[in-house]
Amino acid sequence: MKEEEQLQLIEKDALSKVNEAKNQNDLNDLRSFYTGKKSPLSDILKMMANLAIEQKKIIGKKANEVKTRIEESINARRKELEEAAINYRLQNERIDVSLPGKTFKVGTMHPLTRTIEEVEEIFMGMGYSIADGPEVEIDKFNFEMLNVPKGHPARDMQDSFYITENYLMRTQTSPVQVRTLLKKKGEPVKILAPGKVYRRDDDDATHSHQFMQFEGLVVDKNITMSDLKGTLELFVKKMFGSSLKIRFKPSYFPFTEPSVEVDVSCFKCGGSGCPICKHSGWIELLGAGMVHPNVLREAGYDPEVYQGFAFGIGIERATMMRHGIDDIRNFYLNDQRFLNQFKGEN
Ligand code: FA5
Repeated sequence: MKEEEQLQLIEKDALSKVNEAKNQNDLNDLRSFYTGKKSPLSDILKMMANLAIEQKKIIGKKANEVKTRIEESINARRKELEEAAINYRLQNERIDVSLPGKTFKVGTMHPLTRTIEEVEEIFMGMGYSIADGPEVEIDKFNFEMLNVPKGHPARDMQDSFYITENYLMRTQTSPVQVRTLLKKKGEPVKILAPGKVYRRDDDDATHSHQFMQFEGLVVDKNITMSDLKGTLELFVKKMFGSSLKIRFKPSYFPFTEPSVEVDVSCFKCGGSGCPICKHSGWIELLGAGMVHPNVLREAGYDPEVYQGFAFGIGIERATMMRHGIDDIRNFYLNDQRFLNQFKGEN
């Protein structure tokens, strides 16, 4: 019978192609080719309309059986291919847990960051809150409102990198004083403001053109110079221990009156004199003083009612003293041999 032979041929052809299928896409194509609407099987089913009723039954049954077997073989081949894929992955993605793992180098907190955190903690313990300001500052806040008008000779000590005539990289954290006073509008102030500052200083062992400072500012009624002295003495003791000596010497800052500089005995030579301390036995750590009445007045505070003190500490210098670091440039080189020495310190 012609149709039966055709069915046999279709099945034989389909089964051999299914066996050769390499992937799921091949199988999908074969399924639609051999069992879909335009398949040779469906052509035979369409032709059945012309057959006698007995033949129709036989051919119809056989055609369905062939279709079922083709589908079964496709499903079986699909399973085979899936298993082969899983086995391939198991072989190739096998993890040998006995191999030594890759070690990750654990970094360490930068010594300057550590100093910032410790100093913040010391001052927060004394009731200070942390403030900040932008590194690109306006001339008015960096100089003018700090009692340093244009042309004032004190500007020469802090030459900066100017962006425009009115915008510069701040030379000190002192503009945060002005910003805070303007914000507090006559209220008492007690802040510590850490941050980067920039100067056209020549780089050497103790100077950098970019370094960091802490600004401290306390404004309230009845604040005196002895509050400033007591605060700084306590800070130096907590930070460096009581073995280092400190000295206050008269100084000049346009925004404080009177002004002082605080030196700490040289960490390297202990005070006998060496190249680090330029043979003086002392290293300058900070500048400070009583807030100048002009600064208070400019920011809206009545200097007859309010007084204040302020200080500016060099963060690099403080860190150098704590750890006996003899060149400020070490902080900026990212040299792991230097940084690893601070591993594990609190
Ligand atoms: C000032 O910058 C004042 N604004 C400090 C101040 C604040 C005085 C509030 C009064 C009231 P001075 O230029 O001295 O002051 O710098 C303060 C500290 O910054 C210095 O004591 C020193 O520790 C550090 N310092 C100054 N210049 C450099 C530099 N080029 N590199 C590293 N540290 C520096």
